[in-house]
Amino acid sequence: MAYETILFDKKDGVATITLNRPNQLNAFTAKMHEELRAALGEIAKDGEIRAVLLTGSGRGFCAGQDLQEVKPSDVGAGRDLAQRLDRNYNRLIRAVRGLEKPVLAAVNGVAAGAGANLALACDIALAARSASFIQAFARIGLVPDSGGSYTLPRKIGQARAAALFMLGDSVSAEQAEAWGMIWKCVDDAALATEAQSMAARLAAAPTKSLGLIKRLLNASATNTLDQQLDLERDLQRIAGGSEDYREGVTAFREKRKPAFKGR
Ligand code: T3D
Repeated sequence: MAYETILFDKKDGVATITLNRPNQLNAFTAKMHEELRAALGEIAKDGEIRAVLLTGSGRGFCAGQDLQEVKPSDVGAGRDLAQRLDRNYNRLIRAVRGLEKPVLAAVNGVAAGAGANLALACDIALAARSASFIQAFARIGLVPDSGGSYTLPRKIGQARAAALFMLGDSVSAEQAEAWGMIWKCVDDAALATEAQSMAARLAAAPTKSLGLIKRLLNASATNTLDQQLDLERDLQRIAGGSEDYREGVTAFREKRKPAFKGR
């Protein structure tokens, strides 16, 4: 499929999605959502793809909803924002969290509104030192969406999340790392290389096990310890039946590096 608002590339087990509306800091449009759904659907079905790298072109990662596309006057004229969230943002976040393959965000610049929360929904986020994160919603009279009210307090705690949501202050990549909002912040010039090498590492990992780890993490936010112990048992049964588990143990015994196939 030819895309207009994203770039989509598959190589050596890694699918790279680049949000590609640089003049609007890669703000989301309905078209971009449609294309992201198509790309993520293709990734889910393609057994050759074992890791996803998500980044932005130009100086921004993603500035959230394109505010030129939706005008406040549209609301109330049959264009309820709730419908837009159901159609676009909620499907996007569910697709990222439900994909049983690792999704790595390389946040190359400002990430605002739903753009920030998309990065937070990824399994691992790296950010360029000059990048920043802005919960921009209250600046324009909205509430956080795209799962931000779920992910952010869990990552950085209620006190910090409440202040960021209500004040809409910008958080630097260094601060984001210090608070545990992201995995790591790296020098701007090193971001692409670090992200590609981490994506390659993830693509060579036991994909099934990583997918099941993601399922455990998704559930751990709301499960009790008893429920989580049961889930670990059930998922360990599945992991234990995988070819990659056999390869991991065999490689350990033979004192060599495992060659995982993702099965
Ligand atoms: O409607 C629904 O579906 C509900 C869902 C909502 C989800 C949301 O994401 S709500 C939050 C929407 N996003 C924002 O409120 C952020 C708006 N942008 C900004 O506040 C600033 O642009 C930034 C802080 C992100 C970056 O500031 P700065 O100074 O680095 O850049 P800039 O000059 O503001 O922007 C550069 C260009 O990008 C500029 O265009 P121009 O003037 O050069 O032609 C600007 O208009 C454009 N741009 C930036 N953000 C958006 C955008 N264009 C459309 N929509 C944007 N969100």
